[in-house]
Amino acid sequence: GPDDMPAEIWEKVKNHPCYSEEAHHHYARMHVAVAPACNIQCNYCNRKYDCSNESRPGVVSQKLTPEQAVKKVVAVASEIPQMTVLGVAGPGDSLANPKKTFETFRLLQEQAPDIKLCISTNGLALPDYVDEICQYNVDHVTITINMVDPAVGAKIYPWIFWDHRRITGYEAAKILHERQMLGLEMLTARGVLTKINSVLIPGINDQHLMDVNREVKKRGAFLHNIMPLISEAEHGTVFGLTGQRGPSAQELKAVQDACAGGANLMRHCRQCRADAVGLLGEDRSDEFTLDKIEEME
Ligand code: CLF
Ligand code: SF4
Repeated sequence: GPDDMPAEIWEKVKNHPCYSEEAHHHYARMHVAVAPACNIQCNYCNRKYDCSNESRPGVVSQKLTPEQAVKKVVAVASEIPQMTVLGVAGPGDSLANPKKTFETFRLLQEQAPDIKLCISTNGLALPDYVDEICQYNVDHVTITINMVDPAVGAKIYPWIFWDHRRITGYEAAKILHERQMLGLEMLTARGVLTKINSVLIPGINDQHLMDVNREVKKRGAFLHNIMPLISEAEHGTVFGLTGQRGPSAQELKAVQDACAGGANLMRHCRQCRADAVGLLGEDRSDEFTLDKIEEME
């Protein structure tokens, strides 16, 4: 709340539903799916949900051009006045699609300058885009960080695409780790609020997320959101087809409790879709498909 943080930080979090537990009862966010490509492979990815980088199956999000996205934002803002935040969170990586992501922000600043901008990224390209992030007044950046040890990372990420080539194994995880830490440090230095999302993968990083929590706190992360891997056997394709399970509620809580005293934890994440619309936990995206928006005009 306003009593335990500097005024300029409170200004940035008080109406952001993900960054403030109180705000999420009153303010809504929406995502626009303008970022289809990704520059890494996570073993748990299915590109239907994002920000969370998780794997719950669902309906494929409707991919939008920046112009379509801005139309949609303007239409939603007129129907849902509590809509304060626009996020680009997939279905791939926001910064693997920089032209589309930043063109969306540029157009939006012209047409709806009051809406706060937010992105979610795996961090690989982040150091290259910190200037643009600041230039477009993106106040909030989520980085998904599942490890701070490339040996753990090699079990999560089969490859990355970086410096014009595909890199695999330990080397890939090491580069990703270094880019994530550098990007986080650069954002902290520029005063951009950062949230770290970590997917809890039993047997892979459950014992390791305390280290992640410590390292991101050291580098100025504002919040740490530890989320369960959601794997539903009937939908198959999770974790390199090996049948990786998700954590139980008790396992999730145990890891969150073990991180108490470190970076502040977010506990109200609802693992949104890449095209979510509405209050957290509510999804009104079906009301705002392109054909419906055209009917509204
Ligand atoms: Fe979207 Fe993410 Fe911004 Fe929020 S979602 S890009 S920070 S505006 Fe929020 Fe959804 Fe959890 Fe993400 S509840 S999955 S944390
Ligand atoms: Fe999928 Fe996101 Fe991982 Fe890219 S960063 S592979 S979109 S989960």
